[in-house]
Amino acid sequence: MRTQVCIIGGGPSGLLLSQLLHLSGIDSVVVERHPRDRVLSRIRAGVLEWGTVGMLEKAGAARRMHAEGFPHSGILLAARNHGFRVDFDALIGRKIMVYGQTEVTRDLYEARDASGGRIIHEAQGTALHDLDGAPYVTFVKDGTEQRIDCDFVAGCDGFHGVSRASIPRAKIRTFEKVYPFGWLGVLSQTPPVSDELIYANHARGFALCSMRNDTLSRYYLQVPADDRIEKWPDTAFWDELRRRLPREAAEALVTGASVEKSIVPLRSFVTEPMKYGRLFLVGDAAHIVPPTGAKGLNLAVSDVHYLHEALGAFYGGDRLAPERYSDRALARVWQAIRFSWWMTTTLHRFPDQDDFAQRIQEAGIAHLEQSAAAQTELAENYVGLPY
Ligand code: FAS
Ligand code: PHB
Repeated sequence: MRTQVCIIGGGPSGLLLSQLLHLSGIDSVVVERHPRDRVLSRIRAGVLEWGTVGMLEKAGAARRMHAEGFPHSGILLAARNHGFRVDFDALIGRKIMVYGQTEVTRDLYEARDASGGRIIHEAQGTALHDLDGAPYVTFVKDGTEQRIDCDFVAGCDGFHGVSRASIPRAKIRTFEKVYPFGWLGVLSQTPPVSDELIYANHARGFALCSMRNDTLSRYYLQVPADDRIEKWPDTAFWDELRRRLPREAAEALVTGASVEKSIVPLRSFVTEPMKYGRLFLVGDAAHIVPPTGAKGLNLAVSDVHYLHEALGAFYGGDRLAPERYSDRALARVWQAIRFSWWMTTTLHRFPDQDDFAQRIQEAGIAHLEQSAAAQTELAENYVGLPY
């Protein structure tokens, strides 16, 4: 089989890239390790930057998002039992869209199906070859080894994928910060406690209230890095969430049975450069952010924007355009890495944090409440910096 771009990974970045390339007349094939229903069973991000909304519109995959998603013009921050609102719309005239990554992925699959996109599921043993020459990809499907010859490979296969691992160690530099805690996430068939997201700093640890729709809520608690799900029956989760929220929210909280419960580790990770020969790294294959800034999915989308532009220019005759991808993508990646680090260090209780450090965090959050300039910086980063 031959294609122009072989895309490893059928998550949001791989599907979005494939759809945008198709609309630009560039052929691609997506090679995905898991069955489609497994990919669509993942519960992950919930907040889309307005730039991501625009990219989904450009891809022709935004109809259901606009019908079922929720534009939000602000978020709530809380500390010391007091909450206040940061009004993005008033400060910078832009919003965010609350719409789950699972739905984004579903919409992208539908768009690829409608465009006759080639997506190979349950591909095992994917391997990348001759990345600095004439690249090709091999994998086993239904017991048969297959080969795809291509001009370029897009590594959209996430943090644990094969793409980054296919680059000689000496050719990349990685930066990593592992945070000493994780997030326990719960999805519950209950009405959200608030119309907008609540990010709460508390001496016992961070809490986040989010949602998917009017009857489906998403909550997170900071937990020790080595914590286990078994320690958190639903009643223990709801009791702890109440302790960390401002009284008004705690009293309004509607609890119910969890329909999904998971613990994720928090880390910041960046690979430089995001290119090796004819291989490009995209999304989580290149970088990871703690979910505190709601940047993971949105960064994957901006990488796709830069790679789509680079490949479109290449096939339009600009043979050097692919060389500009990594620097352009990394400039925005590091801004999101910094913001996600700042949100995480401002809102979480670190194990070695003394009461002085807790008061410093609280003073910083109090300054946010009083300063339009401080809120504007938060709004610009949270809503998403321009591409
Ligand atoms: P993905 O990991 O989504 O997709 C990679 C795809 O490649 C997968 O389908 C995988 O099966 C496939 N693949 C892997 N190896 C392969 C191989 N060898 N061959 C073929 N296919 C292969 N972000 C937020 O903004 N907010 C959140 O709350 C949030 N929560 C998260 C919770 C969890 C548990 C995780 C893991 C991530 C979370 N993220 C969150 C980040 C997440 O949303 C990612 O940023 C987003 O999925 C990135 O999309 P992709 O780069 O497409 O990678
Ligand atoms: C979510 O709704 O899953 C969500 C929202 C905001 C975040 C992280 C996760 O910062």
